[in-house]
Amino acid sequence: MVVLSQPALQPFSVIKTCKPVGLFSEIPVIDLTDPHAKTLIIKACEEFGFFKLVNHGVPMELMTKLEGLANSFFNLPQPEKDKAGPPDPYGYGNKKIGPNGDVGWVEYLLLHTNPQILSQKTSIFQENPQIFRSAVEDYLLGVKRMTFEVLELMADGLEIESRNVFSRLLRDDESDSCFRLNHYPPCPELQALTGGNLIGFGEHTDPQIISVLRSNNTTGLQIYLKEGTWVSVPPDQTSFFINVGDILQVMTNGRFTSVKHRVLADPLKSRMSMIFFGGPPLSEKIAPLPSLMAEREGSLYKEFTWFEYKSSAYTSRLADHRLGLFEKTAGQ
Ligand code: GA4
Repeated sequence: MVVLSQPALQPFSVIKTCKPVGLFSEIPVIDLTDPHAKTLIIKACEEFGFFKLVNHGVPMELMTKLEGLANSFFNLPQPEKDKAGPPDPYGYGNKKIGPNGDVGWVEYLLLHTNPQILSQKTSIFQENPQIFRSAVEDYLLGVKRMTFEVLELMADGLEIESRNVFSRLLRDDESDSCFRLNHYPPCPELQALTGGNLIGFGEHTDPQIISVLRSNNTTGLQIYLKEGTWVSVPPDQTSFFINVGDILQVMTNGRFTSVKHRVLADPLKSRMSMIFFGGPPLSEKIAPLPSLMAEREGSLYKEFTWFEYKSSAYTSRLADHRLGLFEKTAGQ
C-alpha cells in the first residue's frame, strides 16, 4: 500500500499500486462467424474464463457514440457529476467502489439495464438525458443480442439439450443485469511518486453469469492465470472481451472458471471501458446443471438464489473469494 505525505495527495493514500507486467499475446481470440466457435469458446472458458471476441456483429458506431457521450459526462465539473451520486449502488461514483471501503483510481456510472430503473438514473444527464439514454439502449440492444448468441454457443458446446439454458436468464424481463461505464483518468504525478502503477479497479471476480467489456485503446486490464501470474490484456477498441462470472462457474459445476481480473490506470492516457454484466432474475435458484455433474461428483455448491448471492456480494470486499461461502465442504 502506498502512503503519501503530500497533503494534496492525502485522499488517495489508500489506493494501491503494483508492478507493471508484460502484454500477453496468448489470449484466446474467438471469431463469432467461425463454424468451430463453440468448441473454442468452451476451451477458452475452461482454461482462462476469458476470451476476446471478433467479428461480433455489433456496429462500431454504437460504441463510439456512447464513448463520446460518456467522455462529455466525465469531463463535466466535479460538482455536476456528483449530482448523479453517490451510488446506491447505481449512479455516479468516484474512487469508492462498493459499500465496504474499496477504493481505486476510477470514476464510474453504474446503471441497471431495466429500462425503468435506467431512466430514473439517466435523469442525471441534465443536458440531454434522452440522447444519453437512447445511446445506452442502442448499445445494449446490440451487445445483448451478441451475448445471447455466445451463451447459446456455450450451451451447444457443452452438449446441453436446451440451447437457451443460460441465455433465457438474461432474456427474462426480470433479468438483474447492469451496465457500467468506467473512466480511469491519467495520473502522471501520482504514478511518478509511487514508482508503480496505480490500481484503477482492484482484483475481483464478477458475481454475475457473464461480463462483456469494450474499452478504448488504452492498456490496463489484467487477468490472473491459473498458474498464478497476472498478465496484461492488449487493448482492442474494435473487439469485446468476455469474462466468465461466478454464476456460470456454479452452473457448470466448476468446469468454467470465473476469471480474477483488475485494472491499472495509465500514467498518461485516459482509459474508458463499458461493461455489460448479464445476471439472472433475483429469484432464480442457482445450481449446477445436472448434465454437467460427473456421476459421483455431485454438486460442488450449495443451492442459492441470485438475490442471496448478490446480497452476500454487497457485504464483501472486492478481492474476497465470494463463492467460498457457497462451496460444499466434505460430507455436505
Ligand atoms: C464487481 C462487478 C461489477 O462491477 C459490480 C461490482 C459491485 C459494485 O461496484 O457495486 C461490487 C463488486 C462488483 C463485487 C463486490 C461488491 C459489489 C462492489 C463490491 C465491493 C457492479 C458487481 O455486480 O459486483
